[in-house]
This record gives sequence, structure tokens and C-alpha cells, in this order.
Amino acid sequence: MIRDSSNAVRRTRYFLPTLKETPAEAQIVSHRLMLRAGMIRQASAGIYSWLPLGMRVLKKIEQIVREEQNRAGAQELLMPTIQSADLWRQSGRYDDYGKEMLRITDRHEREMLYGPTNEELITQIFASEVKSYRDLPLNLYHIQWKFRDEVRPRFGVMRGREFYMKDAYSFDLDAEAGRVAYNKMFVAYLRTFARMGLKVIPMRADTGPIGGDMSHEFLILAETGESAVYCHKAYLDMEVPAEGVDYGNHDALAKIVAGWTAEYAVTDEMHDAAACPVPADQLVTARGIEVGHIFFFGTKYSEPMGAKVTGPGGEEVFVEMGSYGIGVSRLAGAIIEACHDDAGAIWPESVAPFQVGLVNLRQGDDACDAACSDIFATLRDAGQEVLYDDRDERAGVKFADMDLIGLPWQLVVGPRGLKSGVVELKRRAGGEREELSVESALARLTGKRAS
Ligand code: 5CA
Repeated sequence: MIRDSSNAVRRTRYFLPTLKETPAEAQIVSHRLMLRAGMIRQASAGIYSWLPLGMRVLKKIEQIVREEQNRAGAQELLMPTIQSADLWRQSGRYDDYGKEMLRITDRHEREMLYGPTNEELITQIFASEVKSYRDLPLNLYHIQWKFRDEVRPRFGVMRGREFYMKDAYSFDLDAEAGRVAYNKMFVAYLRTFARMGLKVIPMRADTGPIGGDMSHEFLILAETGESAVYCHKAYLDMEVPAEGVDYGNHDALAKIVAGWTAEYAVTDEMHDAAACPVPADQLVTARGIEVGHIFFFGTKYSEPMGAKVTGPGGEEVFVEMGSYGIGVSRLAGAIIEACHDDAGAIWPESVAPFQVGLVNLRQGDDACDAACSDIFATLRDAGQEVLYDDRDERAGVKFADMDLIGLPWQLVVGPRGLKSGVVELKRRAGGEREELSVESALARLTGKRAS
């Protein structure tokens, strides 16, 4: 096995500029913590650089999204960030998109733009390559940077101008098959967000500039959410489809979606207190963050852009389409909004930048240094992701930084404990601490039994 040496790092050699002070410009906790934990830095308004720790989280989120898209039968490709204005004139959206679109002119005076989404480009790719109904259904996705010149970029990566998005596009012969494609993505979304430790609520939504007649937003509950949420409390403990969910069983998928859409769940745009069918004692009123949005819009793009196939009877049919977005970079902030305490982030294991933070309480002490080096090497060789704080700093500084960064496990090695052969293992989430022998602690972290 080739080991990835970026998975086991020493803090003295790692670019992790944490901040003690709270940055004045950050209004919400995830923005504050991402700056303080050295995950991101602002490049210009609504545009961020992702530093090594932040990038690890971003890549973990991206990978979960990818695995669940692939499982649902979508295929990954990669389209460019820069698109031609002509393409957007064909759909009529070049003018509709207004000032949110960043328009660019190249040296030949050709009008270009930084893509805010990709319905046009993917439809063009489809239209030039796919000619027969036999090639359907088809769902293509990519994970790529987008740009929307938001009037008020704010809250760090939660509402950026440049942001990282997964966008998938489905192509089907008729509306019924399009509904199946929609259900597949719906189910994949339930699984995707659950894997990140999030409780998500799908809500009937407006379609906005994407258009279409069926749409759901996926929101996670968090006090700082931009949308007000009204939903039946049943959503708080609905069952998420298991890993083995059969995407080939269309009836089973329809049943899952029916269950998850049976109860009342809307944002403020669609809520009408007078007409709300849920009794007050069963209605959850909260705030939420939109982490995904899916749309079914039929032939809205296929018609103007000529995306048609030959049907089984030889007739030409405009394909039925849907599009399905996930805010990958927004999720890094949204997960912090959902999982943190006063001391810092509390990463779910699935998206944590490292699983273990190794804290040497007395750098320079021979016994501590030797024990830590051994533990570090063992964890590294077992393929564990570990950040070893080997700085010559006070214990208090190291503890505060570890809590701020929020790795799931902290392994604390000090001179007193070592004398009696023990180290301390702390779980960041609950704060429980346990004194264990080095062997037992390592066994716990690597999932092996202590000998
Ligand atoms: N074409 C469709 C689906 S692919 C689309 O663009 N949908 S969207 O506008 O709803 O965006 C998809 C997701 O991207 C949103 O649910 C949200 O999580 C994320 N997103 C949208 N705008 C921003 C932004 N300014 N900053 C960060 N994330 C954003």
C-alpha cells in the first residue's frame, strides 16, 4: 500500500495558522471558527482560499457526495468554469440572470461568463452526443466551482460569490422516467447528508431562475439559518435509507420519497399560517440552512437547445430533464453550525480533517517525546489520520487549539501519566476522558484489540 503522507502530520511542519482572537468581520459561528481554526482565509469579498485543514474537510465532504451520486447511478464528468455567452442566449437565460452573472470578454471580444450553474452546457453536450432513447436514462454530474455575484456575500463560505457545488443533470424519455430519476437523487440526498451527521428536511420549494414544476430544497436545522422552516415534528426522526438501498427498485424509491414528503415541511416563502394543516403542538418552527436543491423542469432547456432523441416508434422526442445541486463548500460551514460548542468545532468522524489529535504535554521531555513519536508512527502506519501537536507550547494552548480544530479524538501524553504507563483519551463530542495504557488507546483508535 502506498501511504499518503499528508494523513499524518506534525504541527511544527503543518501550515495551520490558528487565531486566538475572534475576527471582527465574522457574524456567525461557522465563519468565526473556520477563520480561527485556520481553515479558510478571505481573498476578496465572498471569495476564499482553503488552507490545508479546510481543504481536507472540503475533500471529505466532496467524496461522500461523490460516493452517493455514483451509488445512485450518476456518472461524473468535469465541465469548465468559463462558458460562452452564446450558449446562454440559446436558453434565454443570458439576460434573465442579470447582475448575478459574472461576464467576461476575451481578447477576441468574445463574450464569456463564469458559470453560475450548468444546465445549458450539459444540455449542449447531451444534444450533440445522444441520439437514441436506448441511451437513456442518463444522469451526469460534476463537482466544480461556480460564481454568482451575490449582492450581499456573507457568512463566510455559506453565502460566497465563488463556491463549490455538485450539480447533476438527468435526461429521460418521458416525465414518468424523469420522476424516477428525481426520486433516485432525492434518496441519494437523504443518505449523503445523514453520512455527514446532519438531520435534513426536504421541503417543497419555489423553482426560481432554474424553472420547472417540481422542486425540493434540503435544509438542515441551525439557529443561524437564512430560511425560516415550518415542519411536522415527525421529520425529526424519520428513517434514512440504508446503504444497500436498491436504486433499481423504482417502487421502493417512490415509497421512500412518498414517506419523506407526506408531512408538512416548507420554508417561509411557501408557509401560510392560516392554511397550515399541522396542529401547533406538532409544528416545528425553526431556522434552516439550504444544503441541496433539486428540480424537475421537463423540456425547459431541451426544447430551446434541441436536445432530442429518437423514441421507440422512430419519433423525435425532446428529453425530460432535472437538475440537482449540493452546496459542497457551504456544507463545511453548515456542519459547523450544526456541530460546535463554545470551544470550537466538533467534527463528525466522516468529515473530520484528521481523526486523532496527539498532544504532547511536555515537548522536550525525553519520555514524552519518545512515547509520542512511537504513537505517531503506529497511528500513521495503521493508516490513521493524525495531527501531532509537537510544538513547544503550554498545555493550555495546545488543549484550546485542539478543541478549536475539533478533531473527534484527542490523545494526551504527559510526564505524570507516562510514569504510571497511561495516556488520556478524550472524545471531543461528549468530552469524556479515559485513562488507558498506550496499547489500549492505540487499539481503540486503530480498531484493533489490545494484546
Ligand atoms: N442548477 C441548480 C441545481 S444543480 C442550482 O444551481 N441550484 S441552486 O441554485 O439551488 O444551488 C445548489 C446549491 O448550491 C444550493 O442548495 C446551495 O447549497 C449552494 N449554493 C447556492 N448559492 C450559494 C452561494 N452563494 N454560496 C454557497 N453555496 C451556494
